[in-house]
Amino acid sequence: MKRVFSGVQPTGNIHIGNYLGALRQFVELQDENECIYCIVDLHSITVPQDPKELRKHILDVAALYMAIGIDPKKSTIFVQSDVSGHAELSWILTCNSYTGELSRMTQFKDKSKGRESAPAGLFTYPILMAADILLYDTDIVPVGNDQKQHIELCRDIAIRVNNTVKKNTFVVPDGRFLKSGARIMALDDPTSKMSKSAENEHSRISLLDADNKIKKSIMRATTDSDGEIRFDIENKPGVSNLLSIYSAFSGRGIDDIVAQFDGCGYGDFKKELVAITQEALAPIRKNFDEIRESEELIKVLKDGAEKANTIAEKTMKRVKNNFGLGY
Ligand code: AQP
Repeated sequence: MKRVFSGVQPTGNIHIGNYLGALRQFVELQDENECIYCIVDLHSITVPQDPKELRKHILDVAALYMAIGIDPKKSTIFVQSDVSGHAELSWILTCNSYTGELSRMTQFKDKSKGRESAPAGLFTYPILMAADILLYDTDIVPVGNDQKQHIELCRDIAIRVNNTVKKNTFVVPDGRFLKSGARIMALDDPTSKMSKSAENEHSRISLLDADNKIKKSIMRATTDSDGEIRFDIENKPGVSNLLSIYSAFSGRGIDDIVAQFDGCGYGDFKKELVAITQEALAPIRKNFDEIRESEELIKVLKDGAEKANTIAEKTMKRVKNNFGLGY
């Protein structure tokens, strides 16, 4: 059995970009692999968080994991800060990373915007992500396309340590990226990715959005003025993004969808997209309401942290031993 690890930041409600790019894979993988899914709260504090809101979001993300079909009997679900190995390994990896390679991370450049006051955590974030993955001897990391660069860095660090300290210190993981839905763009600006923390709530559709919010956000999504429904990311990024969402939710190929809407206006196409999105999200919302209120949720997180700790402690013992740390 291969081991799978991935995580989501509790920075707000999970949106369809997170779902179609990463979380759908979480569910798919759990039948044939040993899966570990984390709520990466330490990552979320790289930008300021309100403590009360953060605690709420942690539980929301945990409930959403289960609502989309992650089964705690098959997969381990836990909160990152409940396992101290993440922060501990992160320091060891920091000492084996280069400032040059971290400066090249596009997410850091986007989020820090060149400010001197950008939190240092934004800069070292990819190292914590590498620690998350390597702590569990992970083989496969299901993520969206935006994480490709971070996965490459994680592999580089693992190989570097294996070459300098001891060959088998780390398992070198592979990223897993989907063909459709791997990068969903913002509805109001199809040149930037859909994001939890963007100011405009109509830039995204969250998994818990009510039907009328879904309708509003899709109907006002940015398109273009030539009126033709076809896939052309460069010249028609808005329509192409909506086609990608349609394809990912319906499981149908883009060509097939384009043929169906040949000669139709954007309004007709958007109305159909509203319907299939509402249909896909309704059961998730219903499951979420039941799970979020149940006592089972806390038990799942406690049991998950225990299981994760058992694996993490074993890895840390090996890593410390290979580095000559402790006595
Ligand atoms: N727009 C996207 N399209 C496809 N996949 C995406 N992912 C994120 N945005 C898209 C994937 O979702 C997983 C969880 O992401 P995250 O919570 O770790 O943080 P993020 O990538 O920084 O996502 P957000 O939504 O943009 O959060 P904020 O606004 O807080 O920065 C990852 O696998 C990611 O690839």
